[in-house]
Amino acid sequence: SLNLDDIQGDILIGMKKNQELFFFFSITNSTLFKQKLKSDIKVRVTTTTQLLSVSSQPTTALNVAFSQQGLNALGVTDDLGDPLFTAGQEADASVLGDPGTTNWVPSFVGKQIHGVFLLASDTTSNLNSFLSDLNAILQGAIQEVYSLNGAARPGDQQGHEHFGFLDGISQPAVTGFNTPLPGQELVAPGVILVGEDSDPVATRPTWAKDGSFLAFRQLSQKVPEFEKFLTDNPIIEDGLTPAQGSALLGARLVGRWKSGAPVDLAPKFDDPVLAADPTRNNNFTFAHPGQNILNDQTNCPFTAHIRKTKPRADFPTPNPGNHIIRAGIPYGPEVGPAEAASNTTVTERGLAFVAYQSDISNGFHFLQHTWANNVGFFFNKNQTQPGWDPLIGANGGQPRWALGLDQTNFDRNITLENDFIVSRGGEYFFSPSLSALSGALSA
Ligand code: N7H
Repeated sequence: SLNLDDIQGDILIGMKKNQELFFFFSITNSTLFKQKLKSDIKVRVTTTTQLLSVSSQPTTALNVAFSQQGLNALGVTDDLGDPLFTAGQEADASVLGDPGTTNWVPSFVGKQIHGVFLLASDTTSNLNSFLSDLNAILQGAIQEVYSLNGAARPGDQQGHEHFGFLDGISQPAVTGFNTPLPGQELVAPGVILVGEDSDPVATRPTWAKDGSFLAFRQLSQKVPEFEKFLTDNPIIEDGLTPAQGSALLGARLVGRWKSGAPVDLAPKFDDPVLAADPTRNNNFTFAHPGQNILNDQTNCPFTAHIRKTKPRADFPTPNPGNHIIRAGIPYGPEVGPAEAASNTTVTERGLAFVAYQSDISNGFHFLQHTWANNVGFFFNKNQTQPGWDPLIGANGGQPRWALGLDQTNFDRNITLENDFIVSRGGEYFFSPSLSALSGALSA
């Protein structure tokens, strides 16, 4: 069984607070940093066990993760066995579909970041006072490089990302940690945690066990532009008003309605009751009796975001390896009236995207590069090129297209002239076990 006291809390369960601060730092005094990591920081890091019940949750939860540059700064020379981590995300930018680093936040360029503190709480004042405690403890051993404030959206949009879709519905369950709900996939712990059963990499330093790689991406979302696209391109179908046709197009891009109801089970109209039922809202496979999964996109397009990133019955046998646990949170303000009226983003907003996996090339990188950005995927369908993941698929900033979005004509090609999601870059980190924080990393 897993040692939940030794695994940082954000990995398997998520800190799930309304406010989260990503504080990216460089280490300026490694001797002092290591000393404080061992004596004061480790005891403040929130474990999985602590997050399991409300009574044991701290007011402010803390997790910490390091880049390869950070391990270098700490004098840790072991090879963690993940070349993408070692090279850093900047080296991966073009392969991920970003137009180089032109749109990147400058702080993510040039390997300046050694680590990230993830602080989560109900209020920003809690976060600020926790951060000043941390800074006092560290006595100048680190320097802020950049920070990003995430926050749950207000009112009835709580839990929804900025396009309005409910997020955090489907995650893999992990053997030895949680029992799958209907439709939820159970994965071996080594798919998420290094050194556990089914970790694809055989040789790892012992101290890396029960850590996980954290892929961070600041993904800006062009919300007014997305809404305008939906308004301009309603799916025209008997019985649908233009507004319903626009909502249907949005749902087919994602694979779920804004409520969270999957289009595979609610193909024409939203079903909020289905959305709210955790025993049903993930219980689908994209296969239906009397439908041919190789050519029928009545219920869900092949390119829908949740289908491209989590194929179900599209694979004849279950896919054991390509899974992530997502722990992101929205950032940036709500759309203001001037932005809505002009259909143009003025102030940046988006998703502070966090994905955990034991191997970045099987996890985040694979989902983005080999599935979302690959017009030929799925490979075995009647259409040899179904197209891009219309949401996250990235073509170096160039236009993209997708088939299958129009329920009345699967071969209709819809071109997406502009990206609705623009990467602002990020970094690859390793989120170590607590024992590693006071062991190898502070030795
Ligand atoms: Fe995605 N969105 O709002 O449209 N995502 N995603 N994602 N995503 C999911 O099922 C979204 C991104 C996955 O198991 C939902 O929990 C946005 C990246 C995976 O059925 C919604 C952004 C990658 C799943 C969104 C974004 C993924 C998933 C449905 C960026 C990986 C689970 C809610 C701004 C490379 C699929 C849910 C499953 C679900 C949205 C990014 C992957 C609504 C806005 C970069 C694996």
